[in-house]
Amino acid sequence: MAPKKGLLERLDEGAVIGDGGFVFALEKRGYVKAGPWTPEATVEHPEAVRQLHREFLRAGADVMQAFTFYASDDKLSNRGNESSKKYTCAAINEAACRLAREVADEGDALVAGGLSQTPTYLSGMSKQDTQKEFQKQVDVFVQHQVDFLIAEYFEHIEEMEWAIEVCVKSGLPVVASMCIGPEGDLHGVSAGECGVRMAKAGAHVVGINCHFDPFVTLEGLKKMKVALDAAGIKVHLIAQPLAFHTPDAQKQGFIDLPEFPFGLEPRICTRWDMHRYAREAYDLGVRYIGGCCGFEAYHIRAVAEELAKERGKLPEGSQKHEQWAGGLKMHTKPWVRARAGRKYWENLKPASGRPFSSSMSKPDNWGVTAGDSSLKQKTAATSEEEINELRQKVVNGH
Ligand code: CBH
Ligand code: ZN
Repeated sequence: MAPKKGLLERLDEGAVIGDGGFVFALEKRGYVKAGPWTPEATVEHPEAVRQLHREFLRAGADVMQAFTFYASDDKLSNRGNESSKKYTCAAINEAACRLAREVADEGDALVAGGLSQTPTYLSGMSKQDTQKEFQKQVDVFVQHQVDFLIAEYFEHIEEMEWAIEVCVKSGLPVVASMCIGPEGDLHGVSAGECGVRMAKAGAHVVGINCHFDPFVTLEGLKKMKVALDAAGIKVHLIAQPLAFHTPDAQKQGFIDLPEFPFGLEPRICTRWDMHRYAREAYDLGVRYIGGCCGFEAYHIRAVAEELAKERGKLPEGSQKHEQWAGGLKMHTKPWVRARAGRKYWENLKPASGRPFSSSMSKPDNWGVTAGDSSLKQKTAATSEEEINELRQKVVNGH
């Protein structure tokens, strides 16, 4: 087989489709623990991780992100998480690389090694300590010849710059993606400034993932684009938003919503929302278009279908369903057959079926950020007493 085109070449030529949310999807399937959200499933249940990669590949993803989210040693041993006692950072990352490569080579996809924010930074520890955690993961990625690196889910630009610095030394293309919205990072650095600083630190692709819905995320990206243009910086943009509507979220995004993480279902975006997202992202000039938490294969398929013309192909996963609901013409009931077609679905405002639900929630807003004692890295499990104290804080309005 001819060698695969690299990430940057692909981005110069057109849209690259990312994958969707691993920790969220695998938690629902029973392979990831909500809370720590660490990826020991790569070792414990490789078949589940492999299958999820396959679903995204079949849906049109051009990138298999190795399942290495939160897989730094400090995170694996945080707050009573037992993962590090059973498996090292190296073992989990190695298994993740192998699985991603195996599936990527079943198609024309690239493999990305992923880094994410660390408890070491949140504890207020040094640059050197924080970078040591990143380096251990990058060493595995280099050894396993991933195609590029992606530093994602950083809420502080400073830590992101430290991560980019480590990534750049590998010589691989570097994607940098923060979990911020239009309001910027948690230390008051604007979204535009974050974009510029990521690019100046050496990232080839910059943007936003997680924390906000596709449309809020694109608002943040617009700000990045304006700032990058003003600074005369040319980089590609990435969007990997949530598949949950978050119009009511504030600075810290969906983490602060009272429904996070077990009651978010009424907020799930439809595939038709994702068609709109893909189009708006593409029109804005975003070329790396994927998803984060909540994004399932059918959401990625919708992105691939919306961009089928630009990409000159449809994903395998479209064979069974004819993108704008053509299969509905074969339905037994005539009123369902009448729903076959783009117009109907594009204009539908789906009901929630929950007469007692309001459309918006009031987010928590504790204003706690890096350096605060309650965020310190701690290996001991949270005690009942500590939990009670936290509940009391809620009652007293902190
Ligand atoms: O698993 C994935 O899809 C990763 N590529 C990104 C995960 S973003 C994780 C959000 C939960 C974090 C938390 O609650 O601390
Ligand atoms: Zn996410």
